[in-house]
Amino acid sequence: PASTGLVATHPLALATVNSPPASVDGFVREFLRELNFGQGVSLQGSTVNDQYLALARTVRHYLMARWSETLRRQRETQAKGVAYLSAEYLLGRQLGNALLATDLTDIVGEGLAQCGIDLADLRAQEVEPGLGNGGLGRLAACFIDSLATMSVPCIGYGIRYEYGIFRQTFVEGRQVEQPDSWLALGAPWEFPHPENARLISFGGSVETTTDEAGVERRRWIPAWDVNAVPYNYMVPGYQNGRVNTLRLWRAQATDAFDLKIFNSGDYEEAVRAQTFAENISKVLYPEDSTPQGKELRLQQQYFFVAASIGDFLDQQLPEDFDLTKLPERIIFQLNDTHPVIGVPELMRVLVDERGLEWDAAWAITQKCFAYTCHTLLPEALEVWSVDLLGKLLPRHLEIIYRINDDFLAEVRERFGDDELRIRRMSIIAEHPERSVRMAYLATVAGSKVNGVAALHSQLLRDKVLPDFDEFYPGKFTNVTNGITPRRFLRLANPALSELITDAIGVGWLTDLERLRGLESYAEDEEFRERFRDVKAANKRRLDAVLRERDGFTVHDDHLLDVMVKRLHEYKRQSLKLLHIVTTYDRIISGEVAAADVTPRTFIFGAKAAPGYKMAKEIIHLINAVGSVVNADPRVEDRLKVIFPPNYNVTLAEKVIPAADLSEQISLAGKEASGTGNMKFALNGALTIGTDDGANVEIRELVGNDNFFLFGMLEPQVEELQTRGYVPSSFYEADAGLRRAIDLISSGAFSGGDRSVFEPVVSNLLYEDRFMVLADYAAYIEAQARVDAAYSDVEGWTRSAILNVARSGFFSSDRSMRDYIERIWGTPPSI
Ligand code: 73E
Repeated sequence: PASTGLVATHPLALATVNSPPASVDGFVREFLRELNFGQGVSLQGSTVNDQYLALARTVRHYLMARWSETLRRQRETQAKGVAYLSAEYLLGRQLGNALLATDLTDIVGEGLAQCGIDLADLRAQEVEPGLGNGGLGRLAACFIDSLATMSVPCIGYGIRYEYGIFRQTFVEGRQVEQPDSWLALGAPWEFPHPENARLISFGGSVETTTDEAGVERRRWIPAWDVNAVPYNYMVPGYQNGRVNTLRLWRAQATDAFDLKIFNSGDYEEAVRAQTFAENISKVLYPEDSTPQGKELRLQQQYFFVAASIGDFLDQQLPEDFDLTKLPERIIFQLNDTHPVIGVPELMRVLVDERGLEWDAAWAITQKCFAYTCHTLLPEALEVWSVDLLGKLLPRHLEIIYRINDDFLAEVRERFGDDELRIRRMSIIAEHPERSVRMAYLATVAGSKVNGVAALHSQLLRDKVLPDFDEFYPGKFTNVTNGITPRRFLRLANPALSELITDAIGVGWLTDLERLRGLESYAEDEEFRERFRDVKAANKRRLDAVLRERDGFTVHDDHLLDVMVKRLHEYKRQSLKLLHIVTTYDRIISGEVAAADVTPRTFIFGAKAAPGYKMAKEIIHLINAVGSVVNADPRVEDRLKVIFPPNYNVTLAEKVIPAADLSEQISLAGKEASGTGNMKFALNGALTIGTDDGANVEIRELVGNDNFFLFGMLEPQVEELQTRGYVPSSFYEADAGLRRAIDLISSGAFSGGDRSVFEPVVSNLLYEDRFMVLADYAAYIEAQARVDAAYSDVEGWTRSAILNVARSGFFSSDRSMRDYIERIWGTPPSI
C-alpha cells in the first residue's frame, strides 16, 4: 500500500508524472532547474560534480514516468516475475546507459554544449558502483539489463555496500588496497526509502509454544536485530518504455536497540552498538571464487535475503494472497550459494509466521527457488559451520536439519541403507567439522539447478553432484552466460556499432543474432579497411585514457594482447607471464633479432583478493617483468607490458574494444564460463584459449580457423592428475621453459635479489596446482601461430569480423530466453 486516506482517493492519485520534453530546449530548462534548485548553484558557480549530479537527476526525470507505469502495470496484472537474489551487482557507470535507454544522448550532448559543458567530462565524473568482485556480479548486472529490455517483470535484490570492491593501487609494484568510497560525491541514482525499513533478527534461541488451536509450534526468540533500509535503483530497458527495479538493502541500527543502552548512560556503548549493526552492509567481501566463511558474511547473506523475501511477500503481493499460489507469482533465482539461506528463511516464514503445515510449505518452497552454480573449485563451494549457523540463526539450523532428515529418508527409500551414499549426499557434512553444504541445500530445494556454460554444466552433473543428478532426473540444466550488447558493444564501442549499423541496419542491438549479416562483409575489402580503422581508433582512445590515468602509452601499430580478469592461479596469469619472459629471453640472448619479433603490447588488469598471498606475488612479478622489459633498449620497444591498476567495468569498456588478442587460458575444467571472453569476441578480438568454460562454445561458433586453441582438454587434465603430475619434469624437459624460469629466479626482475620471486618459482616447480608448466609448450606454439596469423593483415581482419558476426549467441538476452524456457516459465509480459 503506497498511499493512504485522502491521498489514495484523490483524483490525481493514479496520474503518472509527465516526462520533461525530449527536446534540446526542454532538456536545458530541466537541467538548469536541477542545477539551481537541486544542487543550489548557478551554472557559473557550478563544479563538474554539481553538473554531473544535476544531469543524472535530470535524466532520471525522463525515466520516472516509465518507472511508475511499469510498477502500476505490475500491480495490476500480478504477472509472474523473477526475483534475482544476488550478493553482488557490478553495475558500472549509469549515466551513459540511462542516456542510451532513453535515446537522449544527442539531445543532452547538444543541450550541455549550449551551456558550455562537454558531456564526456560529466560522464567521466561518475564513480562506478563496484558492488561486485568480477564475473558473477557483472553477470547479475547484464541479466537485469536484459530482462528490462525484454519487458520481463524482474526485481533485483542485493546489498547496498557502503564500500564496494577496493580501489587497487601499486606501491613498488605490489598491490595496496584503498577503500572504494563510491558514495562520497553523492549518489544521484538511488531512491532511499527509510519508511519501508524491515526488521531483520539474529541470534537468540528457539522455544516450543502452543498456538490457539493447541498445536505445538517452534518459535524463534532472537537476541538482536537491525533495520534493512531499501534503496531503489532504476533498471531501464533499451528504448522500450520499461523500467524495472533493483532494490539494495542498507543496514541501519534500530532506535530501540541503542536507546536502551543510551538510557542506561553508556553513550559510547550505544554508538558501538550502532556501528556493529551498520557493519553488515559496510563493505563487499573482496574474495572471488574463494569465500572465507566469516560470520559477517553470513550476516550479510541472511540480512539481504530475509529483507528481500519479506519485502516480496509483504509489499508486492495483495494482502489476502493465497500462499499456495506463490509459485505462480514468483521465482527466486539464487545467484550461487550466497543467498541460499533464503530457503530455510522462506520455510520459517511460511511455517512459523504464516501458520502453514510443513509439507505444504515445503511444496511451495521447492517450486519457488532455482539455483545457479558458478564454479567447480572445491574451495569455492560454500559451507557454514553448524556452530556458527546455530549461533546466528538457530531456527534456520533446525529447519535445515529437518529438510535434511526428510531428504535422506527419501534417499533411503530409493536406495536402501547405502550409508556411503547417505554420507555423500547429506546436506550436513561431518568432516573436518560439522557444517552445512549450501550447494546441496540449494540443489535439494531448487526446482532447477544450472551451470553457466555447456562444459561446466556437464561437469557439475557428472563430477560434482552425480548422486543428485541420479536422484533428481531432469533437475539439472545448462544456461550459457551472456553479456549485454547495450553496454559492451553499443556504449563501449560506438565506432564499431556505427559500422555495423551501416552494414546491416538497425535492430541488431536487441536481436544480436542479426550480426550474422556481417559474415559476407568479411570478404569485402573496403569493409575490412573500415573495420581496421575502427580498431586503430579504439587503440588511440585507449592510449589517451591510459596516458591520462596512469601515464602509459599504447602504440596503435602493436598487436594488443590483453588479459583482464581477477587474479587467480587457475586463470593462469603466470602462463601469460612465462610467454612474455620467453619472448624477452629470446631477444636478449640473441636467439632472435628484436626487429623480427611481432610488436606486441601486453595489457594486464587484475585485482587479487587481499588475503590471497600467491596472487599478490604474481601481481608483483607482472609489474617487475614490465619494468625491466619496457626499459631494456635491446627490446627496441617491440614488447611493452602495461598493467594499469584498478581494472574495473569503466576501464573494461575502453580496453576491450581496442584488443586484438583475448587471453582465456585457464586450466581446462576450472573456469566455469568466463564472460570477458564473450566481450572480446563480440568486439572483434581473436581468442587464444584453452578448451574451458564458454571458450568451447565460442570456438564452435566462430570456427576453428578464427580461434587459437591450445592445451590439455579436461579429461587429459584429469588423467594427468591421476597419473601423478610432476611439474619439475616439464621444467627439465623443455629448454625454453627452463630458461624463462631460470631468468626469473636469477633475480633479473628483482634487482639481482633471488629471494623475491622464489615463492612463485617454487610454487610452479613443485606444486603447480593448475598445471601451468604442462601447458607451457602448447601455449608458446599457439602464440607462434598468433604471430603468423597477425602478419597476414587481411586474413586477421577477416577472422576478427567473423568473430563479431558469430558472437550473437552470447547476448544476455539469449541467456534470459533460456532461463525463461528451461527454468522460470515466465512469459515475457509487455
Ligand atoms: O567463470 C566465472 C563465471 O563466468 C566464475 O568464475 C564466476 O562467475 C562467472 C559468472 O557465471 C564466479 N564467481 C564466483 N564463483 N564463480 C564467486 C564465488 C564467491 C564469491 C564471489 C564470486
